[in-house]
Amino acid sequence: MKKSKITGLLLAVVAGAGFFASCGSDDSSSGSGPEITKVWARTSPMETSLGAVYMSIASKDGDELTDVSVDPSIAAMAQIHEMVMATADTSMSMTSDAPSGEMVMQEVDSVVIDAGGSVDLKPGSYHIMLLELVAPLELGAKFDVTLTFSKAGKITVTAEVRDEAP
Ligand SMILES: [Cu+2]
Repeated sequence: MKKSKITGLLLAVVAGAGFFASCGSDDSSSGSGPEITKVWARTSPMETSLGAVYMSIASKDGDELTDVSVDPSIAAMAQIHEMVMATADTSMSMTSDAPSGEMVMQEVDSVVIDAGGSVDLKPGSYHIMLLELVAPLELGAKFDVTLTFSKAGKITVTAEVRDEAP
């Protein structure tokens, strides 16, 4: 006599959320979306809660960067900033005490990329400002930054923490 007992156990497996990132980008083969390169973040000193992310954005058809975000595990908030020369006007409206002629930064609503052109987010110019960093940005670390474009929609890129531009 042969006895056999089989216990079947069926587990329902929910598909991982990681696939969501690739949803909605099926039309990327057209190649008309913004091309984002040289994405990097500056190492942040221990005493600061601010971080900066830089990149180069090129667009054949032209587009506009309208919003930026990072995971809350990286920083509480991300904003598009630019550096401008403080004038009597800007030091009145944007900063409390920057003297005329000094570079100050301010939040901007968007960055326009002209058709066939490119815009560099770089030190001393446009940058993505990370506010209330959860932890200092350490050399070699990587994290995702989600960019929202008026035409292309959301694009997620990975920033590498470096001492200088790639
Ligand atoms: Cu800034």
